[in-house]
Amino acid sequence: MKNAQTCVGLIEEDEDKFRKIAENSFVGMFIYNEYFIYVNEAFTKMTGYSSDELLKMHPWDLTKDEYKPRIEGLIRKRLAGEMFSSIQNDIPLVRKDNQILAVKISTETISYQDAYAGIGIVMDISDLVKKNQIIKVLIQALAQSDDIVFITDTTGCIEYVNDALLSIYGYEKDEVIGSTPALFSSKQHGESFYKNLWNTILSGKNYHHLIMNKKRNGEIIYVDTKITPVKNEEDGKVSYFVVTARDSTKRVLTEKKLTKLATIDPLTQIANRYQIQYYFDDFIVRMERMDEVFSVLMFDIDYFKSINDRYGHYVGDYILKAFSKLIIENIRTIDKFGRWGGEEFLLLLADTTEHEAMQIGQKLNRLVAEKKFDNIYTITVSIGVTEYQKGDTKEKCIARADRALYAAKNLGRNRVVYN
Ligand code: GH3
Ligand code: MG
Ligand code: MG
Repeated sequence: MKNAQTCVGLIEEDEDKFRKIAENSFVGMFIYNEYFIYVNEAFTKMTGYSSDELLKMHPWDLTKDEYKPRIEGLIRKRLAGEMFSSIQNDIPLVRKDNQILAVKISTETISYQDAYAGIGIVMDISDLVKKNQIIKVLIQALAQSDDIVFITDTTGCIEYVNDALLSIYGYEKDEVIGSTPALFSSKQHGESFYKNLWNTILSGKNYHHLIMNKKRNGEIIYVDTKITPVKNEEDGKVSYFVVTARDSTKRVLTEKKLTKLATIDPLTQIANRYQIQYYFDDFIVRMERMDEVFSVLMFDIDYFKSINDRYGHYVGDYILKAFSKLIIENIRTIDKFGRWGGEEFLLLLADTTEHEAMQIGQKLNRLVAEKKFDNIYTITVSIGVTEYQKGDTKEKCIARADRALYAAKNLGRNRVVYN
């Protein structure tokens, strides 16, 4: 009401001034009664009609048929003297070339040349409307995605989560919004893991990693996670992090199972023949790089056939397991022990000379002989020892340990021999 009256004053007192403003404006401006009675240049450009053409048109001629009755109704109220301002957001304006623009129109009632009229400004908001539509579609797509999506600010505070995250992790929305991703932490990654993650994203780079998370019920979940830092258009500073992740738990567990099958001996749960050879190759690489020595011990349980014969295969199996456990418990984690086959085992001693390996072999030989398995059974073991020589192949070195073992057997078993 107040605006309308101010406007009335302006037009009546200084119509010239209004026209000057209107002619220089980038915003479309018009005055109408039944027809347009004034249009500025910006408005003619927006509509594609000349001012002569527009001055022969009703204002509602510029919109789509289904909008016409409502617009005409509003206009007739104005022309009858009702004082009101109106803002129409997102009204279709049909141009002369039939192209349709989304426009925002603000209008007021004024008195003009002794009658009521309308004055209005119009802005083309097609780009904005299109942008808003795209944003709506994007939000819908995120909400419906099977992938986990959440958005945090630069401190990690979660501002958006999609339904997939809530249903996969088992949280309610208000439990997640406002917390940080620490909520999902499985505590399985160390400090340096997170330091690297934060360094990467704070420097504006994308981050991609398999992360072990925890659901609300404590279950572990493996998520293939991508973090995208989103930068401010104005100053280029990172302002948000968009996190998308895929639940890869099934794949990871299958891979772990396969790796285990491929590398672990199912009976004794120590490295299998394939894996101990892999360790051997690794020892050779390391020794060549660091100029370190290492030693190889081949074990064979004495008269194991008679254990099976006397007590049965089941007891034989039990002894193989208990024997493996005993050795593992008495070596360092940097040493590698694996099942070579049957009741034969291979031990790799890192940073150990043949002389030291003999002492360790003797210690292990004694431990085995003294052990009462299941408080009943005793066994002895023969051990062949050799030190890896520069230029040795793995096969050559193992053959040497085997010869030492053969000698130990020939000398009466339950002993350690080097070659
Ligand atoms: P020695 O080595 O002292 O010459 O005598 P041995 O009786 O140990 O020698 P041999 O190599 O002839 O026999 C090894 C036996 O180990 C034969 C096989 O029945 C037994 N054996 C191999 N693998 C397994 C296993 O997985 N479980 C059981 N219970 N026995 C096994
Ligand atoms: Mg054997
Ligand atoms: Mg044997």
